[in-house]
Amino acid sequence: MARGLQRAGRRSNLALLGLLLLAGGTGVLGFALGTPTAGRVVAVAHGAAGLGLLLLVPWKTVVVRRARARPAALRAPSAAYWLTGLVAVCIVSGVLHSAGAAGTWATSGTPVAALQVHVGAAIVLTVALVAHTWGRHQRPRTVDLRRRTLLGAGALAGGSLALWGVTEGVWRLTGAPGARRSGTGSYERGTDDPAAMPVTQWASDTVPEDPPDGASGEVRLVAGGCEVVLRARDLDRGDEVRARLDCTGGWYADQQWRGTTLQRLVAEQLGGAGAAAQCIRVTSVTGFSRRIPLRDAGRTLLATHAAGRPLSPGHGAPVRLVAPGRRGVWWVKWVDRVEVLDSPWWLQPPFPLQ
Ligand SMILES: Nc1nc2c(c(=O)[nH]1)N[C@H]1C(S)=C(S)[C@@H](COP(=O)(O)O)O[C@H]1N2
Ligand SMILES: [Mo]
Repeated sequence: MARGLQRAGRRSNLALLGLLLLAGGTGVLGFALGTPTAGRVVAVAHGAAGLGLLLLVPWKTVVVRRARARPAALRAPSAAYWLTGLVAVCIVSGVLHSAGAAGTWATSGTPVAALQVHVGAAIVLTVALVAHTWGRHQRPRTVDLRRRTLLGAGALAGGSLALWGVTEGVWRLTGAPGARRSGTGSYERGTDDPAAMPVTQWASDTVPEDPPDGASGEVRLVAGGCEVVLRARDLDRGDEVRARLDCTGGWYADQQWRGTTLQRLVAEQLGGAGAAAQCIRVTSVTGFSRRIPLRDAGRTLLATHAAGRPLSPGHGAPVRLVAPGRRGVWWVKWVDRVEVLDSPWWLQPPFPLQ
């Protein structure tokens, strides 16, 4: 009896950790994916993993109760409350975002959206969880592969997906804004109306105090020993692309962007100088930068206009990057330097640090 209980406790702990790792992993991955199609699969797994945690509540309660029966010296009484609280904040804010709370709050100008609470709590939870599970190593045992365990895992996966399906069904039936969110989980804001599109920065970056002025702004193009200084206004070469700016903050907008493709720029200005190139690093006056693989140069734009109008200072005037199929965090604003490099594009942090 006692052994059976112990095994059940161990299994629910592992299931709990598994769901938390899956939720965290898909959360980070979802932020890295740019297209609704790729995003959807990950978003479903993310939602199901998060909601699946609720299915484990009855079991984990038993485990915690039992831990309470141990001598006081062996207990960590507050840890359970903290972790439960953080998980609860993550789940509630995640459900609120998926229902559409972000849509309403964001348009009313509230600075804190459900998604920001969600990400903030998840970061704190990750740190707290590492501290909590440290020293509670559970070595994989053969028992974990027994039929019953696998059946349990299957049931948990099925139940989690069903729970996710129920929430989606509710948004649809009630006409909640959540029914209209994109595959990445973002809400539409400001399509074909750049002025209605939010101005967002990744982390600590800010709109430059003295935004480079539209007429005199300069962009330095560098390859090998070769350097060309271009005026921003000369970058309006009529190359157009319709692309979706999809911010990890939970909104997206489709716009008609205009400027010069990176490919045209490199070919015209540098000729053969870019022959050994592997990627193009695009840097902002603020220092914020991203490396774009060379194979994307044909559809990546240095844009000066959106919806036929010059970019506003908040949206990156005079020149910003437009990287179709990539999340907003790649769309460097206030570009002042473009470098053709012969090192790989992935030689950079997966997300910017500023
Ligand atoms: N220089 C710079 N460019 C940046 C950022 C930033 O913080 N600094 N944030 C990126 C992020 S996260 C997004 S979603 C878009 C937002 O573009 P917008 O403000 O024009 O809507 O800009 C991107 N370009
Ligand atoms: Mo963003």
